[in-house]
Amino acid sequence: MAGSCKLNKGLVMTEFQVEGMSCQHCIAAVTRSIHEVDATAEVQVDLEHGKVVVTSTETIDALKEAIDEAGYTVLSAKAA
Ligand SMILES: [Cu+2]
Repeated sequence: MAGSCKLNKGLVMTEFQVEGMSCQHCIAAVTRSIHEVDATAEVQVDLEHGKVVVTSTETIDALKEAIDEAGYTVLSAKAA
């Protein structure tokens, strides 16, 4: 996307729409799970809108699976 060119090569920012997150504990659980597949991933969670924005070198599928494994449902994923 234009305007976000400071990322290193290979790093991709993806926005996931996630169902079921409701509190700080959920944020911690999702973040921890993503960090298990990519310890250096940058994770931003927007509880109000059910969004998780991840900057990572991992594939969207791997990140989606990590969110699933934390116990939440990924409704959609798109480039952010
Ligand atoms: Cu919670």
